Amino acid sequence: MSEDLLARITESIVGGEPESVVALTRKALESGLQPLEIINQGLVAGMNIAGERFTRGEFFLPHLLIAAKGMQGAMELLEPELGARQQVHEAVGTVVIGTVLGDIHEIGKSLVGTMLSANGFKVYDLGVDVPKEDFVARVKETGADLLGLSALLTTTMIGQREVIEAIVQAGIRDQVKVIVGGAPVSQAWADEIGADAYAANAMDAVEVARRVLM
Ligand code: B1M
Repeated sequence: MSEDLLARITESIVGGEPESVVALTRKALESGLQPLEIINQGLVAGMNIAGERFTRGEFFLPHLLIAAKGMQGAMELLEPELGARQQVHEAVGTVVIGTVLGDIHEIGKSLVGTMLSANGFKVYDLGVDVPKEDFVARVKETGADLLGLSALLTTTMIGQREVIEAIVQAGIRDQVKVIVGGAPVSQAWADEIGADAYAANAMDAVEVARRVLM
């Protein structure tokens, strides 16, 4: 039954039916499925299939946009649940997060922000297509301990290096740990650009954030 619901969520994402995605997500929550199961085994599975079809030339941009609309609608239901199920008593750190300049992929970055927030971090989400100057200004303004940089395109990964260079130039590199992530990003890339850490997914980002602040 629950596997069937997750499969139907995946199918609705791929099939471009955002209203069904939201309705099925509500049903999945009511049937006792955990938010993270719904995200990973239902929604993200669908986004990955949409991405594969786009690579093969079977899907075009409107298909990706409607898939994203479904996932974002479902996340509106799931985000409060993620927050509500964690037991958080005090802020464990302050994070500035965003997707780098030229890149408008939002969902993964927002999921990382949500999971950090649900686990006790104070999160300032700057959104997508964020210039390096804005990252520097917000880190200074908030006194953040952590800076999270997301990039989903091989062509925008370079923006992560540019932000790190900008925080060095601004004289605040010692005050803030930098975590990088996104589908084309790797540990090797994080090492190459002088980031403090790489996180593969949203749950990993929480573990990594805790580790780098220890
Ligand atoms: Co785009 N897109 N897209 N897209 N898109 C990808 C990324 C792509 C892999 C699809 C493909 O070809 N198979 C491909 C990139 C190829 C590459 O460079 N390697 C691609 C392309 C080419 C493009 C355009 C260039 C297409 C075009 O115009 N011809 C264009 C670029 C626009 C731009 O940014 N300037 C484009 C546009 C779009 C849409 C706008 C239509 C839409 C985004 C809508 C939105 O976000 N509001 C879109 C989508 C939906 C996708 C796919 C299908 C799904 C992305 C997603 O939301 N995944 C994607 C294919 C794929 O990833 N399978 C694709 C779900 C999300 C939960 O996962 O974002 O990976 P993800 O985040 C994960 C991890 O990566 C990690 O944790 C997250 C949660 O587990 N993570 C971090 C992410 N950030 C992190 C930060 C961290 C730590 C972990 O620390 C700070």
